[in-house]
Amino acid sequence: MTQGEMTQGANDQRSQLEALYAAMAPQGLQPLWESLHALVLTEPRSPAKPWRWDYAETRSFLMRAGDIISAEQAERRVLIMENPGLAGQAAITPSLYAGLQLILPGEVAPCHRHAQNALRFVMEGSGAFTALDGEKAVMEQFDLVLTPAYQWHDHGNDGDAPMIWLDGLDIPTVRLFDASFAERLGSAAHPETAAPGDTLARYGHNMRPMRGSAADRRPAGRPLFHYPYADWRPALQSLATAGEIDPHFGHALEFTNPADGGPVLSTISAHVRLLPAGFESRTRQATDGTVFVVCEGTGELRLGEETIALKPRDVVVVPSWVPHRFLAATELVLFAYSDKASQVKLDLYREFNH
Ligand code: GTQ
Repeated sequence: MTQGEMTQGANDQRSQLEALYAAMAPQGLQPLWESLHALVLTEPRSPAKPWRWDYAETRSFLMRAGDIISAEQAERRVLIMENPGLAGQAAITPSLYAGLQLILPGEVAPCHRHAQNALRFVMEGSGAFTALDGEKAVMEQFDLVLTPAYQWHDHGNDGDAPMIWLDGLDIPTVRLFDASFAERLGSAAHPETAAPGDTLARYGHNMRPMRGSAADRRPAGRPLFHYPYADWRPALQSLATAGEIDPHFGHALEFTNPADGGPVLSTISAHVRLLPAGFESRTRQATDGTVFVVCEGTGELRLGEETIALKPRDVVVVPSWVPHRFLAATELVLFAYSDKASQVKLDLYREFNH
């Protein structure tokens, strides 16, 4: 065959294929061979981008929203932290959602429940509450509060300052499975079922009320929903004092469900890290795209050529499989959440420590 005949043959094939695609597309049929390598990647290549939300900037937009719309009218007054690589998807990673919620003094966010699992991580303020099935968790800075799937929750602010927290939800995961249900209670607040702090008092000390006894009031599989900073910060400090440092994580503690030692939510895992001043972590990559909140200190996140500066209350996201390492300028304390809980269940989780 001459060069010309080969080109002619390729052109014939292309035009025949294009005709085939056009004819079969209305029947819901597409050729795998045109997209195989984009569908079955040799390794993760996330459409999500590494990104940082500067707290002061984000906060100023949120406060502006607070001047315009009430929490009650909005139902949830939240600025979605949408990953620029996932435009229009209300997602910070392909599986997870993040948003910054504001409740002003005297406001309420009405009671509802839904299939989505949520965690709240307090960014600023004091004395507002999340009520779970009618029990208030009074929230302080850097507390972690859970609202697991289908448990009633409402929020309110009895204090005298704005309260801002990060909402971490599995909204995109629930959307992937087409499994969303939601309902409103109908009244703004759930009737009180227990005094504030009751669950923490009963289940928060590595013990639990005797099963079947009158005191055993919480769901057996997931009793605890409040992990105060006043508890986790000293625990992290004790670890740092007691133990050798991990070259990849620094000093790290995962929040656990006391019922089984597993992740805090069925779809979301959460942990905290302490990196001493001057510490440079070794590079790691993992399939769980992770959202980090800087609680204390300053430093840098290095992702290949890219450097993201870290300061208190900034939120940063590291997408799946992006090699990254942390440098602590001063002692750095980080909160993190990811979909590791889901991925482990689905046998998808992989990590590589360099
Ligand atoms: O508080 O239940 O940021 O349902 C997004 C969806 C918060 C909530 C969000 C929600 C909530």
